[in-house]
Amino acid sequence: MSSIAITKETYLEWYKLMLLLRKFEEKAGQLYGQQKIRGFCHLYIGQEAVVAGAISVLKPEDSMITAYRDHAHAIAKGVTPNEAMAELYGKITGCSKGKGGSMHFFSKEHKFMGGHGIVGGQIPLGAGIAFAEKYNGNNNVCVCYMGDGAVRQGAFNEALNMAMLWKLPVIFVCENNGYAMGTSVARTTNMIDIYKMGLGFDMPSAPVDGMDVVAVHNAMDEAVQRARKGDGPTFLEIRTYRYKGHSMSDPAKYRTKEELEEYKHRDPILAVKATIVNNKYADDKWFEEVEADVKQRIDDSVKFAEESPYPDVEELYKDVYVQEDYPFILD
Ligand SMILES: Cc1ncc(C[n+]2csc(CCOP(=O)(O)OP(=O)(O)O)c2C)c(N)n1
Ligand SMILES: [Mg+2]
Repeated sequence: MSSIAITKETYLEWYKLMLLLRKFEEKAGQLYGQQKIRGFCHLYIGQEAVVAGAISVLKPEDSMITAYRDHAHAIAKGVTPNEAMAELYGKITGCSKGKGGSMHFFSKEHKFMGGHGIVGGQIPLGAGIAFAEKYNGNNNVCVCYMGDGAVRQGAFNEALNMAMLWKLPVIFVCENNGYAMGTSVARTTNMIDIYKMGLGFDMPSAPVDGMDVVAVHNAMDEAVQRARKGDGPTFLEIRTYRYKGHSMSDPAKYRTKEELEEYKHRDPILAVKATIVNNKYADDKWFEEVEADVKQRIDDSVKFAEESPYPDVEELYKDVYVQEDYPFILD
C-alpha cells in the first residue's frame, strides 16, 4: 500500500522533472559532439522514471548514491542544471568544483553521495551511509543504485549480506537496462531474474517496471517505509532501458532497432503526459510553459558553464583529504 499518495501534483511534478532530465541529457549529448564536454559521458535517456519514482517518496535528508550514469540522480536530488552543466565543462562552479566531471557528480548539501566510476564500488558505500544514519539515530534512508553489470561484483554480495544482518535502512536498486556496455544480461548469467539475487539473503526483493513511474513510486514507497521502521533493506530490480549507447562512443550495434522502438513506445515521459491529458490535470498552455521553462533553464546552464572559470592549479590539492593539514600533501 502506498503511504505517499499519488495526486495530480505528483504527476505534474514528475512531468516537469523528467522533461528537465531528458532535455539536460540531450543538450549534454550535443555539446559532447561539439567537443565542449570532454572525457566520459553516459546518458540516462529512457531511464528517467527510475529516479523520478524514487524522488516522489524521499525526504531531502535521505541520501542517494549511484554509478557513473549520474547526471539525472544528482539533478533530481537538488543539484541545479547550472552546477551540473558546469561540472560537465570542468568548471570551478560545477557541483564537484570541476574536478569530478560527468562520472563524479557530488553534493554534500543535497546528500547526493556520487557519482562512482568503479562498477559496483558504490554498493558497500551505500550500505555504509545507511549504517551511519542508523548509528546516529536518524530516520533517514539511503537509496543505492547500481547497473545490471554491477550485481556480478563480489562487493554486491558482501554489502547485501551485512545490510541484511544489521537491518540497515538502505534500498538497493538495480537499474536493469538490459546491457552492461555491449553485453546483454542473458550473455552474462544463467539467472536473468536479477531481483532473485536478494532472496539468498532473505531480503525482500521484487522486479519493478521501470518504464512506469507509478510502479516505481509504489515499490520505492513500500521499501522506504520498511527501512524507516527499522525492518532493514530491500532489493529492487527496476527494469528499464537506455535509448542511447553505453557512452558517447558506443554505436550500440549489439541490439536491434525494433527492441529500441518497443521501449520508446512505452516512454515514461509520454506515459505521464497521457495521464495528465486524459485526466485534464493541465491544459496545452501549461505544457507549453513547462517546455519553455525547461528550455530556458538548460540554455541558461550552458551560458553559465561557458562563462565560468576553470579551477586554479591549487585546487588540485584541495578536497583530497578531510584533514586539511594531511602530512603527505606536497607544497
Ligand atoms: C570494476 C570495473 N570493471 C570494469 C569497468 C568498465 N565498465 C565501465 S561501465 C561497465 C558496464 C557496467 O554496466 P551496468 O552496471 O549494467 O551499468 P549501465 O552502464 O548499464 O548503467 C564496465 C564493465 C569499470 N568501470 N569498473
Ligand atoms: Mg546496464
